[in-house]
Amino acid sequence: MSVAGRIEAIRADITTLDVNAIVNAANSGLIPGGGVDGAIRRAAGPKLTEETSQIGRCPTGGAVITKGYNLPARFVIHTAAPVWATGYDEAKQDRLLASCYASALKLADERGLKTIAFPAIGTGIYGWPAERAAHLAFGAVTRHLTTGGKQDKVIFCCFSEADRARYQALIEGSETP
Ligand code: AR6
Repeated sequence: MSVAGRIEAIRADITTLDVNAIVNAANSGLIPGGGVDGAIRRAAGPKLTEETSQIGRCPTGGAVITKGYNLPARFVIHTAAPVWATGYDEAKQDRLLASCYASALKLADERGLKTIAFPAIGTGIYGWPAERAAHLAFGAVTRHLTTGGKQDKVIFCCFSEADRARYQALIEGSETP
């Protein structure tokens, strides 16, 4: 199915979004952190961290799911990016970051979740160059949606206007005939 109209870029605080699932940029130990992870845990309330403690781990490039508790979103899908390291097997790092998006979307399909919002995974504390990360994110989402992915709406929820514009350009570029 086509991706037209199914991908959107907005500038917002992801914790405010009323979607089936928001994605958390977590770490592989699911240890409470800062950035978007801290914001999601604060808004969801302590039960979310109880649940991630029970789950225990999320492999880098993988994804796990919890309830959203006090969030408007019903579920939180937690994924862990690799930490960006210039010059160190960049192809492998690229595959793992793309896999964060693919794994989260696969889990969303398994749970029948039709609307999902992603932050710019890896581009904060984990140091990914924003342009590189956006291309990988957009490529992975597009691949999923064109190969049977069930989402009506995938939102790139950006914290900065520069990020929103970057994703918007990718969306518009893909729509050009
Ligand atoms: N809504 C949307 N995007 C946000 C929000 C928000 N409320 N807050 C921050 N961002 P980061 P990472 C953006 O550092 O690089 C944590 O400690 C932010 O501007 O949250 O994958 C975890 O526990 C940036 O563009 O995630 C891990 O240990 C993007 O979210 C580690 O950080 C991701 O930045 C993960 O680092």
